[in-house]
Amino acid sequence: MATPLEKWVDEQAKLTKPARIHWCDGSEEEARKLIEIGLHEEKIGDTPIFQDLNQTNWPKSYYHRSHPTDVARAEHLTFICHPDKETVGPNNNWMHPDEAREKMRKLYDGCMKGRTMYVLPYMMGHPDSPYAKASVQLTDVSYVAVSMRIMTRMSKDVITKIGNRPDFVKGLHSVGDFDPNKRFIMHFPLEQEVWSVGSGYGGNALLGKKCFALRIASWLGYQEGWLAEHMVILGIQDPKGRVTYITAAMPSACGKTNLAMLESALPGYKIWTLGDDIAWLNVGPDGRLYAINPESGFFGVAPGTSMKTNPNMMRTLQNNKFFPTLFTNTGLDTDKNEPWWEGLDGAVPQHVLDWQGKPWTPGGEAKAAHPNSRFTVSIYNAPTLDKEFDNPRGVPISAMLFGGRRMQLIPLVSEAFNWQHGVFLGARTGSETTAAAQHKVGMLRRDPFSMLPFCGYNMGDYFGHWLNMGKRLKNPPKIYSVNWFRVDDNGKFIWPGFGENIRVLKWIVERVHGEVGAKETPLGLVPELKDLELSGLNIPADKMNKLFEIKPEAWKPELEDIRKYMEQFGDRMPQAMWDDYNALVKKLGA
Ligand code: GTP
Ligand code: SPV
Ligand code: MN
Repeated sequence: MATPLEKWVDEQAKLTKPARIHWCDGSEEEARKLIEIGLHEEKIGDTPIFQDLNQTNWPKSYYHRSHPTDVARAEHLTFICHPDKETVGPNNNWMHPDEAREKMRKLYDGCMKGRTMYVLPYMMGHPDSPYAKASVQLTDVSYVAVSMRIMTRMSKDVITKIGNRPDFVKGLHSVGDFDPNKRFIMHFPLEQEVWSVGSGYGGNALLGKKCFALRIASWLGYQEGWLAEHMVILGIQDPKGRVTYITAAMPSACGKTNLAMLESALPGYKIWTLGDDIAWLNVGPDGRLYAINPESGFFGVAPGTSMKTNPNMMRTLQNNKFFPTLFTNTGLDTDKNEPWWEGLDGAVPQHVLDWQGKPWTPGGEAKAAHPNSRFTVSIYNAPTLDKEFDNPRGVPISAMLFGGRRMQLIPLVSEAFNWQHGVFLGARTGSETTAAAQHKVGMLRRDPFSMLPFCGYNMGDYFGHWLNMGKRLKNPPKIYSVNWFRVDDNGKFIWPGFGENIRVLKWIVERVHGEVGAKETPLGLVPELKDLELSGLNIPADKMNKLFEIKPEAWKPELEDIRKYMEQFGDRMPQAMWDDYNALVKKLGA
C-alpha cells in the first residue's frame, strides 16, 4: 500500500509529467551530485544552472543567475486561498481555492516535461523539537534542491517520520517558463499546502521559508496557540558572562542578518546567533516565551556585506564546513572568478560582469550586483553560532524588538509600557520599502510586525492573537521599538549602526535585568543619554538629541496614516489597539 506521501508525489507527477523522479536523502554526497548536474547537464534556456567559482578564496562556492524578471519576491502574485475572504483579510491578496487550483492545474500540466522532479523531505526545526514540523517540497530545478538542503534540515529520516501520516506540509514548485504573467505563489492554509509556479528565486521558490514557515505557520500558530514571526533570534553575552536572549522583527532588507551576527563594538559583549529571519515562538512549561529557528541557513542580502559591516558573515561565507555556499545575482569578477558586490572590501575589480552577465562599467548608475542579490550559506558555518541552536526546546526570550527603516519620527530606541502597548508598537510599525520585493523602493508603507507580506490570515485577528499570547505568559518579554535609520538634515544616517548597535542592546539588557532607569515620553520609555554607552562615538549632542526627538506636529500625518490603516480591519481590530492609539494621540496633543 502506498503511503499518503507516495500517493501525493504520484499525483503531482501525473500532473507535471517529469522525465524522472529523484527522492533526495539530504546527504553531502547527493548535494555534490546535484551541483555537478547543475554545472554540466541541467540548463534553463542555454544557461547552466551553476557556474564554478574560485575555490581557493571562496571554498565550496557556486554562482547562479536567476531569470532577469525573477529577482525578488513577487508580493502582487502571492495569494492566500481560503474559502472565506474575511479570514484572509485586507493585508493579503485573496483567491478562492477552487479558482486557484484550476488556474494552477493548467499551468502545471506537463510543466516538468523532460526535467527531473526532485522530492525534498525536510524538517523545519530540530527533528526532536516538539515545535518542529515535517514537510516535503517538490521542485524541478537543482538550484532549489541544493538551496533547500542549506536552508532546512533535509533528510530521508523525514520520510520515516511522516510514515503513514497525511498531515505533512506539502509544497509543489516548478519554474515553468519564467513568464511573469504565468507566475503565482498560492497558499492553501486549510490543506497546509503551497503551489508555486514561474519563479526560481528566494521566497517565491524556497517554499520552506516565507510560504511555509511564515504564511502557513502563522495560520497554524493562530489555530494552535503559538506564533510564527519574521524575527532574528540572538543571545547577548555581557561582561558578567550572562547571556540574554532576544528576538527582533525588521522588514526585509532592514538589518536582521546584520543584527543576528553583529560584532560588538563594546569590549566584553558578544553576540551569539540562533537565526536571522524567522522565529517560531511557543509558551514554555515555565510560562516564558521560547524561540526556535525553523531554518538552518542564511539567505542573506549580499550588497553592503563586508569585513567592516558584518565580519562574522564574511567568515561564515569563507568557512569550509558545510557544502555548498551559493551566490545568486551578484556581480562576477572575471579575472579572479569570484563573486563581487557593491560594498565588498578592497578595490573595485577591473573586469566585472553584472548580475545579468553583461560587462559592467564602474562609476555609472547601474549596479554590478542586483540590490537583492544574495548568498545561501549554512548557519553551521557561522563562528557565532549559539550552543543552544540545536536545543529542541529553543531559548527563553527576555526582549523583543520591532524595527523599521524610518528617516524621521521613530526614536533610536523606546520601550513599551506593557505587553499591550508593545503589541501596539508592533502594529503601528511602518518602514520605507526595499529591493527585497518587486515594488518601488523607498516608499513608506505600514508593515505591522514586519509581517505585512507574510501573515497568512487577517491581521486584525493576528493582533488579537498576540494580545492573547501575552495573557498566557507568566513572565512576558519586554518589547522595544528600534530605528537605526534616522537621518540628519543632509539625509545622512545619524546612527553608525552595525557593530555599534550593541550600545542599544546593552541598554535593553540592563533594562531587562532591572539595572538601569528610563525616561517617559509619549511614545514609550527611552534611555537617559547618560545611560547609553556612547564613548568613542563622537556623535555631537544635538545629533544624539535628534535621534530621540519627538515633534507632535510632525506626528500628525503619521497618526492619520496609522488610523486609516487600522480602520481597514473593521470589527476585527481589537479595541485594545484603539485604546492605545487614542492614548498616543492624546499624549502627543495632536
Ligand atoms: P531579509 O533577508 O530581506 O529579511 O533582510 P534583513 O532584515 O536580514 O536585512 P540585512 O541585515 O541583510 O540588511 C539589509 C540592508 O540594510 C543592507 O544593505 C545593510 O547594509 C543595511 N543595514 C543593516 N544594518 C544596518 C544598520 O545598523 N545601519 C544601517 N545604516 N544600515 C544597515
Ligand atoms: C525577505 O524578503 O524577507 C527575505 C528574502 O528574507 S526571501 O527569502 O526572498 O523572502
Ligand atoms: Mn526576511
